Amino acid sequence: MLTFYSDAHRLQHGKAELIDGTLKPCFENPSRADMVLAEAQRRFPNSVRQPAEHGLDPILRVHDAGYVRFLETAWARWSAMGRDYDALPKMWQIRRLREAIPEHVEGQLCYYSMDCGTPLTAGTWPAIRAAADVSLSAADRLVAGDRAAFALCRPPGHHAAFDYCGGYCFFNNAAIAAQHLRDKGASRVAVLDVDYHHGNGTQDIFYRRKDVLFLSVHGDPRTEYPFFLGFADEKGEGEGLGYNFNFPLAAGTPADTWFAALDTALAEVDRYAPEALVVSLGVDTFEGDPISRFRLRSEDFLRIGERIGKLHIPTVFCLEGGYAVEPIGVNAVNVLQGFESA
Ligand code: Q9C
Ligand code: ZN
Repeated sequence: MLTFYSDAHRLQHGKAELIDGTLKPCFENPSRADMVLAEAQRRFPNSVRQPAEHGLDPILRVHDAGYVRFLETAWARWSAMGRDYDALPKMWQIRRLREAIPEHVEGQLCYYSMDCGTPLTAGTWPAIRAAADVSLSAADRLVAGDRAAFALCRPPGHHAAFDYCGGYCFFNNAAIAAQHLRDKGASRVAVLDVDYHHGNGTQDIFYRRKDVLFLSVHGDPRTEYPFFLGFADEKGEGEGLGYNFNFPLAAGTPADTWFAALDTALAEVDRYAPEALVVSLGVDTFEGDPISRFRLRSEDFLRIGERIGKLHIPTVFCLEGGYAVEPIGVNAVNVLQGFESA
């Protein structure tokens, strides 16, 4: 399968992340994509392509126009105040505070953020535009008849909702790809999220819809980020009732239990019979991940790909999380290789 990749991911390089009260280097950094690219090139020679520019329209199909405009203008407005470090929010529009969108860029940053772990930088806008183009170009390969494509997206996307960023994510690359496949003629699309963290953003975007099925296997939000979404009783709303599936698993869950949940999710995908599948491919389920607590080994990622491949559905893989940098390439590309061997 082809891999879509843009060097512009490098422009998103946050300086610091708040861990245990102190500033540490960001886990979500450019070396992650470098490792995945090197392994994809090694295992699938001559398979890497540049994305095509798609403009803002496909992004505005899943994101709020005010939010997109904020992301486009935020760094210029922030740096105009003489600030040159990462832009991070320090408060939230929590219960009983006013819901009006603030005028000031700092207030808007708070309004449009889920957490303080998602640094907006000088290069964020071009990097997230390129990541969206990467996922759209991968989706285009399915429209052209390919069985699968890999979107080597960075920064990741699945925590980004209709109108907020969070969890290192700004544009929801997987949701943008899924909507694009709908707009290009697929009547039903499924999004399967196997990242360690619940895909709250993707769930948010498709929660009231039945034309896009969402399923997520993830760390139980009773103890894991993002804490406020991802419970098993979230089944969709209105038309979308019955088209949202969450499979929360306790931190520490071993591989066999994780695969049993994956099989349940895959049976639901099969029942839905989508014309296309988007996989939010986080590999932070790896036993050595520094911020997550599942126990998958590198060989297990081959089995993930095999099981998805057995569905025989045209599939776009969008890279999400995975913070054990040295093995991230092997783990992510193992999924692709497993898929191709199925
Ligand atoms: N600094 C993805 O895997 N952890 N995002 C918060 C506080 C946030 C993970 C730690 C984890 C987000 C795409
Ligand atoms: Zn994650």
